[in-house]
Amino acid sequence: MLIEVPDSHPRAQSLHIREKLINGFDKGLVAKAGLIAHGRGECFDYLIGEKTQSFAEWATEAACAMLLLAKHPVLSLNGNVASLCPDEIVELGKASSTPLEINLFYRTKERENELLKHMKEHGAHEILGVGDDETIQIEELQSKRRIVSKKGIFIADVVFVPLEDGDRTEALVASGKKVITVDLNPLSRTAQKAQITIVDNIVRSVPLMTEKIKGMKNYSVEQLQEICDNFDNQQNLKSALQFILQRLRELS
Ligand code: PTJ
Repeated sequence: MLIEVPDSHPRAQSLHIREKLINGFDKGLVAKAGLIAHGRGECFDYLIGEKTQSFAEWATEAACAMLLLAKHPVLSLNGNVASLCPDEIVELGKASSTPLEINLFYRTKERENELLKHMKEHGAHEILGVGDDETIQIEELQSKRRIVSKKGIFIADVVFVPLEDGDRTEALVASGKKVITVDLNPLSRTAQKAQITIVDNIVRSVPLMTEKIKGMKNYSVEQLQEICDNFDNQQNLKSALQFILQRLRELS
């Protein structure tokens, strides 16, 4: 801990989350830009009341159904996600039998190694995309995110890419993959382009996904398909924006 935050502090939860990210930065897990991305997220979290709202619940259920229906799902991690909820993402991988892949925008060998070590310390058995895992480059992408695992994103039909930049989301969608994201900003390009956008904080959404996945394990394919088919991402993003507008009206 860099500073002592008493649990009684009105912003305790938010400050604890911030500390995790700063610690991740100090350990070389989080990119400098990851700190800026977090600030943007915090602002939107404030606007949605720092709680999982009904629009996030709906998207979470659809996301879980899509993961359970997938043939080759993958959970893609960046520095922010690995720092904010490492145990929880490992838990989600286990509950949904989905492999984890590290895929970085600001990719360096040092960060790859640190993230691999960090995720192993948090209980991950296998991490794709780094270390000895065989990678390949996908043409649609210009950034270092084009380096993907042959056993992971390359063959995936469904990719979970939380806190993602817009170019990559567009490229994944263009290559025929279904994209699930978590993004507190309902207006971001990723939020708009993904098939399923969970507008919530990653620290709340990943545990909720695990809980829901466990509860949906016995659903039939038809039930899962119906949940996916009934989900409307654009309508849900509008609900998130309307919620924010309403909150601003009430507060002003
Ligand atoms: O670790 P790397 O090298 O792969 O880089 C990761 C970052 C996050 C720097 C990179 O993906 C990036 O630049 O992302 P963007 O384009 O800033 O997008 C991040 C999105 O995540 C923004 O729309 C933020 O509002 C949102 N966000 C930030 N923190 C959270 C969040 N959404 C959910 N939960 C959060 N805690």
